[in-house]
Amino acid sequence: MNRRNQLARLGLSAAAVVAMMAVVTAAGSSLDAQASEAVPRHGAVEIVMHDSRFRPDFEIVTVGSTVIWVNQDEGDGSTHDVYAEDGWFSSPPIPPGGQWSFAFDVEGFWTYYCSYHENMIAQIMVVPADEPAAGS
Ligand SMILES: [Cu+2]
Repeated sequence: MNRRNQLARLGLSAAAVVAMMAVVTAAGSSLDAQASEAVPRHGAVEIVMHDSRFRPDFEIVTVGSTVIWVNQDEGDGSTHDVYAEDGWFSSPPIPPGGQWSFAFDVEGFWTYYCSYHENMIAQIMVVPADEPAAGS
């Protein structure tokens, strides 16, 4: 992992904590209960591309997961693509109705973009598969 990714992960950690605290405040529930919501997804994880947005625009998955980006724009809708800021992964153009997948076999944190839509940006965090669920 390069230094840039390490720095990015540090930034994410702080942001994730802030986000969790916000949820705790909103829900008025305990930290322990909220921490469980940060459990990463695994296996085949789908991210939708629609209306010039990635949904969700932040995802946590475990090492070994395959992320599938699905272009849900229809007909003459937009072509999208997926490219990592650091070049770790990049897709060919994905037309409406198309999809592209990438298997994450290392942990890390990536910001990625769609080259067709300058505001189409998202982040993905890949954590070790054996990491125990927070709060358990
Ligand atoms: Cu796009």
